[in-house]
Amino acid sequence: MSLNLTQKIIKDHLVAGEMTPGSEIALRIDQTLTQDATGTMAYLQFEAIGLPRVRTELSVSYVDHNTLQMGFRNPDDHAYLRTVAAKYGIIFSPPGTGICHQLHLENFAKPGKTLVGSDSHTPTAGGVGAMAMGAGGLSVALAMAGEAYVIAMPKVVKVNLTGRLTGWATAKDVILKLLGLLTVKGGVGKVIEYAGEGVATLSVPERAVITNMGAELGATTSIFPSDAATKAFLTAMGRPGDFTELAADPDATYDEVVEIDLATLVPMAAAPHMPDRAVTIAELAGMKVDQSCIGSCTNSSFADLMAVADILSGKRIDPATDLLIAPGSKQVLKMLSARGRIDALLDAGARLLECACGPCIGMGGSPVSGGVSARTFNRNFEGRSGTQDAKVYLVSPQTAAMAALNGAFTDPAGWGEAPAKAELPADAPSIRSLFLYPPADGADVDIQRGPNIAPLPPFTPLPATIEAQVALKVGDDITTDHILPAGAQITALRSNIPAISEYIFSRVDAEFVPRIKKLGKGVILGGENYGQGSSREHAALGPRYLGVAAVVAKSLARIHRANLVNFGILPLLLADPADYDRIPAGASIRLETGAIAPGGTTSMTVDGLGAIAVKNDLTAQELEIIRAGGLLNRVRSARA
Ligand code: MIC
Ligand code: SF4
Repeated sequence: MSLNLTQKIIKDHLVAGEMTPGSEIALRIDQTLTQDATGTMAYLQFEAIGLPRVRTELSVSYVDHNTLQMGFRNPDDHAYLRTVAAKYGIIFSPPGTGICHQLHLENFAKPGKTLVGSDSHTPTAGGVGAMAMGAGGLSVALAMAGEAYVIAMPKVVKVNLTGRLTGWATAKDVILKLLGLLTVKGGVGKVIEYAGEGVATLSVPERAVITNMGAELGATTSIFPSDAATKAFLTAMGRPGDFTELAADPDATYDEVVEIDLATLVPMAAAPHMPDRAVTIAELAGMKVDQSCIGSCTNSSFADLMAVADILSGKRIDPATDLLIAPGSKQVLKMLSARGRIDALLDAGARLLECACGPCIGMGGSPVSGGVSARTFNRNFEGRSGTQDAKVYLVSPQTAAMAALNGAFTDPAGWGEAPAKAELPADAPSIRSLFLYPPADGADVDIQRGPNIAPLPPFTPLPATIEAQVALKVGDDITTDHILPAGAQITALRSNIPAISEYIFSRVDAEFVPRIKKLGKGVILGGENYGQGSSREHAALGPRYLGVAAVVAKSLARIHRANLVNFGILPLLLADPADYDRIPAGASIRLETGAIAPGGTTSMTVDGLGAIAVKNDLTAQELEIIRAGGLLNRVRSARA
């Protein structure tokens, strides 16, 4: 039977399950990655599982999110991560080396391998043909323990690329266009597989821009075939041996097909405050831009920054516009420096930041009050920049550089000749000596645990009856940034659940935490696509710690749904979405949990309304996990 690329990799790694869309499958995981903001929890959970060493082919721990080190918290986290990595056989990437996804692409990602990472942009590695998925920290901990990763067998969408990019159109504009077509919920339960003659015209770093931001579609992952461009990239990275050719069978079938003619694309932006609000830059012409930020795991490659340097060379940015640039890795920085291109950036007035996530996760670089920021990042959720009333437009590096020069968005028709695409040098300098490799035996390594590393709180099994109030009612497309905001102050508390729980929903309803603390327990009522965005499991752990027993929504985002299951919160769906309007905040709910069957419909009693039908898409195993009070309880009792 002929298979598409996604099916081939799944078949190769299938441990259990049927490959029919929607049914549960378990996959063998070859590689894992973590970053600091989710990594401390992942490793605390790995420790709780009690194995002496990771069981993957390769596991890497990156420090890139919170590198500000204001006070003891970040350095405590970093020291914990460094020592825990040495003990359990994990490669450690010290702060400042680069952004996890950029570094993984350059140094470790391999065609045909499975990768699970505790960050939603893990699909970046799909740029070299890896099947790379974002997950909560606990799921990554289990993958490190050698457990199979359980997902719903995805549908596969073929994005058929034809033609080639022209003028100022870039890979970023491909994904912005697709987001406009499919929306932030359009990829849920699906893998986005790229095919067609247009694929060969895109380099691996360009492909990685597209797979990276596929996360914003809500997709399980995105993937490109592995071909001559992949070989050239891996060779430039000093890893020709990691290449294998991979493609869909010629007569492979797909669940859906989307056509994109690259030749028709123009510079685009995602307007505030959602990545799918696609507009053309021409439509924005005349809008003042107060800040441009270039970098993040989406757009911080050598080719991206070479294009920026070309645009800025010999010019000065607008005096009223702030331009911040964070290269994706020290390798990128070294290559720019070797070509004398750093001068072009500095002399134009740009501010060069550390090779880290930086402003993308609100670690500094916040825009001015009410300001417009043109960012090459992947998320423009309200307030994520650190300035609540800022308006963030997601754009390509070329567009961000032009906006900084002009102090405004202008019509690309007047930009003149676009800079040529920089080819990766065949002799790209390796920075792999900067990683810390674990000793063959970590038994003697002492883990450094500063006061910021708090033990995991224990969770009790699911009660037979949930009697609680709707402690919060929220609308559609609630992101994990709404549930648990990012930024330096809050992210510094990621290793301390009691402390970070104080910030749950703080930007949505400042009264939520005092209210649920008083109630002792509660239920959240959500709209469509509840929990989209980041993989941060703290957005489930925090609510669980505060007493949230169930989330009842119209629909749920994949990673957050899995995190709810992992921590024993019931993810329920309204059988009739119209009931959402009928249930008020504060309503008292009673639900007999014993009556819940996998994939079944049951009813909850809502005061004043009577019985309201709720369904679930849980498997028998997921329901058992929830009944046990979470996955860690379940794994511990299975291993006892
Ligand atoms: C993000 O881009 O939102 C983050 C910060 O990288 C998150 C992970 C986190 O919250 O630590 C993600 O994308 O998963
Ligand atoms: Fe870091 Fe931003 Fe990428 Fe998240 S999206 S991994 S915060 S650069």
